[in-house]
Amino acid sequence: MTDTPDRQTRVTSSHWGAFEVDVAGDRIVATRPFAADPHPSAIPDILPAAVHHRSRVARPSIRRGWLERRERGGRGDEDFVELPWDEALDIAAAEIDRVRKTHGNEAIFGGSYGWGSAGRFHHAQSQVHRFLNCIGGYVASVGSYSTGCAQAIMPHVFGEDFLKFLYEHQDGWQTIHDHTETLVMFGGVNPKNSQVSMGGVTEHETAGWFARFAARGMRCINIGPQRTDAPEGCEWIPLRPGSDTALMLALAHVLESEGLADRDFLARCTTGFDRFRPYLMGEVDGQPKSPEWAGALCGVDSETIRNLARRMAATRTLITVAWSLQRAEHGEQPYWMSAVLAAMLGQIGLPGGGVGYGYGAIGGIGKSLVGLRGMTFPQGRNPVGKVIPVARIGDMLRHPGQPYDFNGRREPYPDIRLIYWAGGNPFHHHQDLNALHKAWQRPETIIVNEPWWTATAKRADIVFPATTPYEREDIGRTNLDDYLFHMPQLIPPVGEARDDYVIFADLAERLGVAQDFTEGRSASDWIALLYAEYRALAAEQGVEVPDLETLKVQNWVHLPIRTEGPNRTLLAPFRDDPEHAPLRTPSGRIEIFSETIDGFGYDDCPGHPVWLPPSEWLGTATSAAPLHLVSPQPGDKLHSQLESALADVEGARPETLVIHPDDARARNIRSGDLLRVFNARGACRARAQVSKDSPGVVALPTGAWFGEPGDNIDPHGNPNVLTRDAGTSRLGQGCSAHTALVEVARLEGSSQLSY
Ligand SMILES: Nc1nc2c(c(=O)[nH]1)N[C@H]1C(S)=C(S)[C@@H](COP(=O)(O)OP(=O)(O)OC[C@H]3O[C@@H](n4cnc5c(=O)[nH]c(N)nc54)[C@H](O)[C@@H]3O)O[C@H]1N2
Ligand SMILES: Nc1nc2c(c(=O)[nH]1)N[C@H]1C(S)=C(S)[C@@H](COP(=O)(O)OP(=O)(O)OC[C@H]3O[C@@H](n4cnc5c(=O)[nH]c(N)nc54)[C@H](O)[C@@H]3O)O[C@H]1N2
Ligand SMILES: [Mo]
Repeated sequence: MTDTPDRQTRVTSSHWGAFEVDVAGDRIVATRPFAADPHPSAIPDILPAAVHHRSRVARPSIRRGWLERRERGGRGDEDFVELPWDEALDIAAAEIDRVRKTHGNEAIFGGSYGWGSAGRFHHAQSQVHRFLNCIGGYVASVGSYSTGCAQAIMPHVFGEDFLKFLYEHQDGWQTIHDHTETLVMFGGVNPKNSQVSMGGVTEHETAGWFARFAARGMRCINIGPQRTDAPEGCEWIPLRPGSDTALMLALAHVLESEGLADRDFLARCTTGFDRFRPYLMGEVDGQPKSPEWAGALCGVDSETIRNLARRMAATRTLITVAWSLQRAEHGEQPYWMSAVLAAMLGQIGLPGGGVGYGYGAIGGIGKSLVGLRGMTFPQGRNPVGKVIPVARIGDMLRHPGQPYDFNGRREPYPDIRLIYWAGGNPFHHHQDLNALHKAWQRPETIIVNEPWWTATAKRADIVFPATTPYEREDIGRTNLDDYLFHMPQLIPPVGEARDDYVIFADLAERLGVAQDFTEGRSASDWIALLYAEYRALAAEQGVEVPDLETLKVQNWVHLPIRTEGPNRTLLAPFRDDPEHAPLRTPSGRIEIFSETIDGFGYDDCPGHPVWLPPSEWLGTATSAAPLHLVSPQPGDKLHSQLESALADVEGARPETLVIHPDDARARNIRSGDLLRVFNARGACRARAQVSKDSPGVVALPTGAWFGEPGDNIDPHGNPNVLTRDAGTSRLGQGCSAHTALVEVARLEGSSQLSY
């Protein structure tokens, strides 16, 4: 650290890793990579501009129509009135009180989703949920946009919480390096995505590991619509989006037909192969799931499929599956089928073999670390006890009182009168934003804590300006990383921004629950308390962590918690002795057929994996919507965060759409051209980048802020004006963002836009 009186340098942590920050006076002036990071992310480059951007919310603001007439309509169309903090807090507290007294706490939705800050204490979701619990509870949500569908289906198959399975059991990169001969990656493994990780990733390792895999001669095969989903040097088998299950079934068919399936493993460690096999071989429906059958669906030729199946059987093979595959209609099927395929190969439980999920999706997967406990701000108990699957918010608002299915349950949607959101941007992340915009007009009141005037803040009634992580002190730590950070307050709050904690403490006081919410502690008291607990728990696990004062001085520490070894091979104890180390499934084994799921009676997710064609994919393309849209994560930032500063970069907006040369030529499109991307649900602008990925497929990353409601074309390029708002199935009810057909046309005119 090189500090002078007017310029200071500190390290802070974020979801995209640690970085150095230069502060001069009240301003962040520059950022630099953290020295120990072999492949630092460029995301911090835009931070100084974003933190001080004109799009920051300066003062508490209330929408005029709501303030003057309590009008619901007009969200997003109207101007805001700025008020002093005390007045705005009084109004918000009185309104929360009115709603809970008139309609009960089950009429309050506790804004469920979004990544907010990486700091442990100022975690916006924990803050809003604790506050709402203190005032009598709220309707909550379960699962995530990331992996909601997998979280529902995979426990039926492996008997373990999906995230625990991923984070605590899957093979680390070192094991894969040492043992895997063939890495088969459905949806790739993209270092662009492993730039980020929930709570931070300090050493970005993914690209480095792939260089080592190549040096060792491992064959790494990316299967999916985009060549660029895997590092340079990987092989690529192009595949139509949404058709992975067909390909996996065909690989299974080859194994079964050629006597390559591991009978002993199937008999010892699985249940239900006998119920699945007749479907696979076509005995129940007259259609063998052969390579020829699959080839016509997924666009991969039958010889490639046969050769791949044989190689997978002959070598130590790890199948990896990107999370994107289950953010699609019937996303349960490729997830379940990948487990069945791995079971037939019989390598589950062997180092570097079997199946794994989400490698590359976030940077922490593949690091095998001792899991330390603690540093969680307690959220308390929710007396309401009503939860919806997180991605069903639009349906909930549209259909109050109507029943819906979810993983064997059937319940009515609650009738929501008030939404409180902190730390997320639903008008970036939810599907079919034009439909959400309509549904969003129904509640009586919407309150949002947000640092920036995002599309969600613009559609709220009351907006409280929140600090960013750089304007307050916190601790950065996650179980997926081996560093620990004191995140110092770098600058004073921008404008009149306050910490979420202070906003909720002030509301709690007005609602008579100040003591419940704060327990008499300031933010720094809480940080000290949570840190002391964490330190004590770490000591119990034999890991020494400095005391808080020392950490503050040191700024960060590297913890000696790397582990690699037999206990990091997924399901190894189960494989060795399935009788004595059974899985927590009803049968104690891997469920190829699930009586439980079969018992739900869902035609969109029957008792074993099946091929179910999506409603929108190249197999149902029409002249009005001939192209499949995939909407991956943005490489240059985290979701919609810091977007307004990025948009100021010349030529950066609208967002870039990747299109194949054949499709571009047919529409007279060249790289750099301004485009209109559209379907029956909506339209957005984008800028063309012609690139040789898959014909018929276009890719438009998420991240742009949704435009103004008056726009009949979203100016910035948010793909969610085009996506379908439908659950993956009645079982998973995850989001199905990747199931969408669109058309693209050239647009005349100039395009530079800002927020
Ligand atoms: N089409 C399509 N859509 C998708 C996806 C897809 O693949 N395709 N992916 C989905 C997935 S997996 C995800 S995770 C979501 C991402 O969904 P989003 O919710 O859009 O994610 P973020 O942009 O990270 O939202 C975080 C918000 O919190 C704000 N914030 C940051 N710090 C603080 C704080 O301290 N306090 C408060 N109050 N606010 C803060 C930020 O400014 C930002 O607006 O998008 C989903 N949407
Ligand atoms: N830089 C950066 N990294 C991020 C994020 C970010 O915002 N920015 N967000 C993080 C979050 S919250 C999440 S959940 C993860 C998401 O991690 P993933 O879900 O793994 O990543 P995506 O980028 O959505 O999708 C990866 C690729 O899947 C391919 N794909 C789409 N549909 C199909 C299909 O049907 N079959 C096959 N085989 N492939 C398909 C697309 O070509 C796409 O590029 O990323 C995380 N990483
Ligand atoms: Mo996500």
